[in-house]
Amino acid sequence: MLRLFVALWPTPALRARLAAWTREHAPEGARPVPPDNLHLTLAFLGNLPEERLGAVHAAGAEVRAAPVSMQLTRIEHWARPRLLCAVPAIGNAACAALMIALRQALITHQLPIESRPFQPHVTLVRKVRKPLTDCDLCPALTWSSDRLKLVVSESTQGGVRYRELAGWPLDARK
Ligand code: 2AM
Repeated sequence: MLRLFVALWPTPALRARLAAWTREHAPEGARPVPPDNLHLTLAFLGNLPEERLGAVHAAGAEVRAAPVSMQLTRIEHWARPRLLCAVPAIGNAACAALMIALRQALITHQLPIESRPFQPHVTLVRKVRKPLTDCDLCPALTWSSDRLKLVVSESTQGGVRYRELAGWPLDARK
């Protein structure tokens, strides 16, 4: 089985900014996400048998959506999953359109998608136990992406590793 998700990956410059924020603010005892693992998930497919990979590739290649640009404006503490996340300003139309186009393509290929409401976020720190107050990210960080990634999550001795299986350019005119 493969644990799959489709996500946007930050540019190296944005990744460095997010990693710097995390280094400075991660509470003691919590677990910062390694910089190379920072991403924004658009669709979580969960564990799928390898035979379904062909359908996932077909779905991804069918997505017609424009590149996305959004502002990460806030840091939120999600108490139950014990995460610190960077979140975009609400109502980013391009991100919502991309998420809908992707999920529609996955559904067309009878692929499972997470039924929880979509809450775009970048997990920065896990296992945050103390209560923390949400705060603004100053200055806001711009996230621009012109590519979707299909990624498999693998458990290794050194922790979780994300391996890219495919990439699809974002271009609404395709
Ligand atoms: P998280 O960062 O909020 O944990 C790889 O695990 C990616 O898939 C992460 O972005 C993770 O979100 C997301 N993910 C893991 N389990 C999920 C689930 N059950 N529903 C939605 N997204 C999930």
